[in-house]
Amino acid sequence: MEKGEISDVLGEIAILLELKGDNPFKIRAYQSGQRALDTLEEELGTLIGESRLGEVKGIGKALTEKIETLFNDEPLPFYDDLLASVEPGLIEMLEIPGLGAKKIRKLHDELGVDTIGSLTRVCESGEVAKLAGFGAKSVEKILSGIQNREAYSKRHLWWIANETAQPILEGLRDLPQVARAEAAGSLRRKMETVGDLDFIAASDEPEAIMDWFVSLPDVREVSGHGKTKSSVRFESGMQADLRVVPPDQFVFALHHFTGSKDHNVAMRSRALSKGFSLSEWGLRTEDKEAMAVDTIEDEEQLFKLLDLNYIPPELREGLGEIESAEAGQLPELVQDKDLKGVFHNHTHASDGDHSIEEMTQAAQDRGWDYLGLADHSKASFQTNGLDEARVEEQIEKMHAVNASGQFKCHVFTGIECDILKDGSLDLDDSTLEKLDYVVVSVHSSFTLSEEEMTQRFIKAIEHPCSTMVGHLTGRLLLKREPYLVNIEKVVDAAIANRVIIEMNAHPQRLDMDWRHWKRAASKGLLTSVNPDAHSVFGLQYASAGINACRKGWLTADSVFNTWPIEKIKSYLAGR
Ligand code: DGT
Ligand code: CA
Ligand code: CA
Ligand code: ZN
Repeated sequence: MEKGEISDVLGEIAILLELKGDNPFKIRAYQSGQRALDTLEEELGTLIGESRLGEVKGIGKALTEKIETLFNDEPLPFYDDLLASVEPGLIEMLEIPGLGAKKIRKLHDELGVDTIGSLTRVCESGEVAKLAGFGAKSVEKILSGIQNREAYSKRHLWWIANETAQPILEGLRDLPQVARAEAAGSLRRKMETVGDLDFIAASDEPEAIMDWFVSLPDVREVSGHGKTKSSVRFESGMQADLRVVPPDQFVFALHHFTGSKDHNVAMRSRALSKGFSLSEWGLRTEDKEAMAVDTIEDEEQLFKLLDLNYIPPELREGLGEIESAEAGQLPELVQDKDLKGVFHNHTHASDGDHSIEEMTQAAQDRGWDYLGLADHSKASFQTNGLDEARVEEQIEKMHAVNASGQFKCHVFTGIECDILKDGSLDLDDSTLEKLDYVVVSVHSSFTLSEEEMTQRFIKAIEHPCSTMVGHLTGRLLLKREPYLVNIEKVVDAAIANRVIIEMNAHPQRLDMDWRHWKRAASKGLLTSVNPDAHSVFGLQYASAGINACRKGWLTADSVFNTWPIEKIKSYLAGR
């Protein structure tokens, strides 16, 4: 296990112990162990290798053993037993915002709450509001948290849905009965979240394919098993539909089940205006008697039959793509391979898992010409954010890496500087000026009014050292709502001050939302696709950001980090 994962386990142990009402000293030991691990100054591997982990303040003997066990990927029965000994209903309740272990324990002990269902009942009956430490306002918050959770649990992050879908797609394509297979639906349109997976396969022998699909290893429940359509739910809770169609219908079915509904409606009326009738079965002449074409190879041809340029799935949201395709004005969408580097990434100076060198090597291995490193600033103390002195040390280290000639990939020196509550920046100007660039982000005081939050951003954007805004709305998909901020005003301020707004590419953020980009870019806003990587592994998230940019109609011109390094250098120097 990596350090970050081990830290998560320690935190989880503390929470589980708290849920069980265990000894407060023991709970605190795990909490401080977690903190000590997060702020280690040396490599965890080195400390373990030299048997010095126990010397770290906050890590006692019991913890040392457990950390070593996890580090070596050995089983930890203590943790497994603990997890098994806590009622699952209580663990589930932790997902409700505002309910920590202590409160859940109290609800359990005093009102016998052991599931989300029984929690809802005692909230509605008024019993919770009478408990010390709760009150009407927190009851309201709990109830809305339960509601959100239900709505959220029906969807999945695109990244995770895609990881589930790809092996199934490969399996389908490997079946001898399958001529062609694709994933359709919101997954293919690269929506930020996905309700269910939709697979389409072309074959004249559907039954064998159906049998294969419903007996996939992770299937928990078969909700439909027909001759040409089946639906399953996997252990993860994700659902999937598979439709098998005769090969000559494949393109029409793929187009139809890719959607979106709005796009399909517009396409059908486009077909009618051309004297055709379009459905998932085919394209017929309007009297529905004859097929309009004998064979069709691909969607490109389908669009062409309707006098349209090919519309990539990402744009099929019924947001003007048909009009643009008709006029030959669809944008040439940015692609993964256009990226020449990325800017917002962390190292173990703050809360990342890897060193400057490891991150640079990984960026170089991806074929990138440059890598921007931007660790947290001091106000983000929970991430071990850097103060002025540590920023200057970090700059020295980055310069040394560049000077060493060890990498072809150039390191740009940056920081993710907190925007404080009043809109001022967390670090001295004299320090900020020494950096190549500054990402400014909000990590605290999320509950300001829209007016205050908007002013806070505008003030930060007007700071001469600000280069780009990080994760503008702070949303965590399926987990935390965006904070209130007037996006249009912030976009206008960014354009006026030549500040970039990042496309935070972390699959749980994808922030600023793609729905704003078509308009913002047309006004002149630049973005930077920033994976917010906290490890070498996280760099791959850049492609999730590219997906979101494509949904926002962006071309490479609007994406800062598709620019060649010389152009980047002169842009940064000119600010
Ligand atoms: P999701 O699963 O909620 O993330 O979103 P989708 O877009 O994957 O929706 P889904 O799985 O219900 O259906 C897949 C596609 O099939 C959808 O994008 C368009 C097409 N479709 C499904 N039902 C209808 C319908 O009632 N009317 C039309 N026009 N298209 C439909
Ligand atoms: Ca779907
Ligand atoms: Ca579906
Ligand atoms: Zn951040």
